Amino acid sequence: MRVIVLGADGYLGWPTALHLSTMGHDVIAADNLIRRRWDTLCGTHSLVPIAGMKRRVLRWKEVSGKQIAWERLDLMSLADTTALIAQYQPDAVVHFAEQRSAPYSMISGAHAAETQVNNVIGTLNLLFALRESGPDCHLVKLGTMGEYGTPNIDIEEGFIEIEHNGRKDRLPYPKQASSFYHLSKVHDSNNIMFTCRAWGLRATDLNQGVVYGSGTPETDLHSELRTRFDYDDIWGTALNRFCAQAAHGHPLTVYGSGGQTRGFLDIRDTVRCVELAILNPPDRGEFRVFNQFTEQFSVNQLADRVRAARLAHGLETVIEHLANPRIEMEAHYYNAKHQHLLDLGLVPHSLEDSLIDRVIGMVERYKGRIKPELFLPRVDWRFGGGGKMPAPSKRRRVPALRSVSSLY
Ligand code: NAD
Ligand code: USQ
Repeated sequence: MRVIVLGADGYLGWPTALHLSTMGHDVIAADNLIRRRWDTLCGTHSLVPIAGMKRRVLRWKEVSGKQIAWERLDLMSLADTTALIAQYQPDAVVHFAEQRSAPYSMISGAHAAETQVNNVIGTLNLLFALRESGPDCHLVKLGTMGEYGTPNIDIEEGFIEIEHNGRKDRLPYPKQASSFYHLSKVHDSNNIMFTCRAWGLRATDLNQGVVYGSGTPETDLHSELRTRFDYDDIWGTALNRFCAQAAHGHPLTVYGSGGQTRGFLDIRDTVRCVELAILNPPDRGEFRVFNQFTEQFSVNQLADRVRAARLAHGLETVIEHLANPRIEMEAHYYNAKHQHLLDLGLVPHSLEDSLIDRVIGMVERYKGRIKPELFLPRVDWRFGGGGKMPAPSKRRRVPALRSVSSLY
């Protein structure tokens, strides 16, 4: 198949492009490289050094003999997005290209607006581009498990059967997102669902859980093929952060009492899930939702796993409970379904298999690059990043902003 990967310079987009290329698909990698700029603005960096996109695709050709086309594209341009779809006539478009940090979206009104404009308008442009130039193309969109929040009932895969006043219907599952970033995904889902119904587009919304891991077999092939690894307070996700903190001898930063529970998956399963979605497209007009995670853990359980894995090698790890900078439930029911991708053939990796060999190993190799000042949270959900934060965060520099007006 011919597949465009949008957001191909990112943590997940690049390994996905490599995996699809390995599996024999014709891959076009596109990105506007904004994430590298956001890193500069936030004072953050990838723990693992990463090559530029031109260098990556050259190295991939040398290592694998396979070609990935590289296109610099900003989804904020409807004309450019439409032209890209028209030029390549893809069978599928995988859309990773969004501002994906919840803390970033909570810094200020301007950061919230930047996040929602970039994500919602970018996706809207893509939908119009598909209507115009690729109405048969399968849109595989990265959503998030955080769209659902933490309801006191089982979480279904996108839809729920409801009986109300003696009548029944199958309706979109209620959404209770807990950041302006997570809300941008809810808005995307609604827009995509509507365009499937209205224009007959076909789409899969992959409501993904929190991803961990240092890469895939393809990114391991050469240092210039590695993908980014974030461990800071803005972009780093829980498990990756805990591994970096432990390697540096910093206490693991569990927010609040640590009972908050989420779905998690290994990055090697992300690339396989995307491939499975592509290989099994929905019908024209169909909008389907897969919950994309493999195991669920509380934050305390994650921290305990990291401590136990290191203890097995004689290494001590301290766990600290910080005042929670987020507004989220810390003790709650959580049981999310995730059957569809298993039915399509996903054979998941478990956290147990991955932790020591891959994640902790990679972090140890680069631990000299760790900046410990990036461990403590700078953004508080109540106050943003604007000077009202309680100590110690108030001493920290708050990320600057890309001009929002440049987006319109
Ligand atoms: P990332 O920040 O590493 O990559 C996102 C990429 O998209 C970046 O390279 C960025 O430059 C690009 N991008 C952003 N806006 C763009 C635009 N307007 N035009 C073109 N390119 C643009 O993020 P990631 O961790 O690889 O996540 C990828 C996707 O998966 C996101 O949509 C995210 O919401 C979703 N997701 C990620 C996780 C996770 O744990 N990393 C979990 C669930 C869902
Ligand atoms: N947490 C800690 N300590 C930390 C970091 C996080 O206790 O040092 C807690 C958070 O409070 C939260 C949980 O861990 O309860 C997950 O936080 P996270 O930063 O790992 O993940 P999150 O902000 O939810 O976002 C990440 C990705 C996002 C994706 C989402 C999937 O950045 O793009 O959409 O995971 S999900 O959480 O399922 O919505």
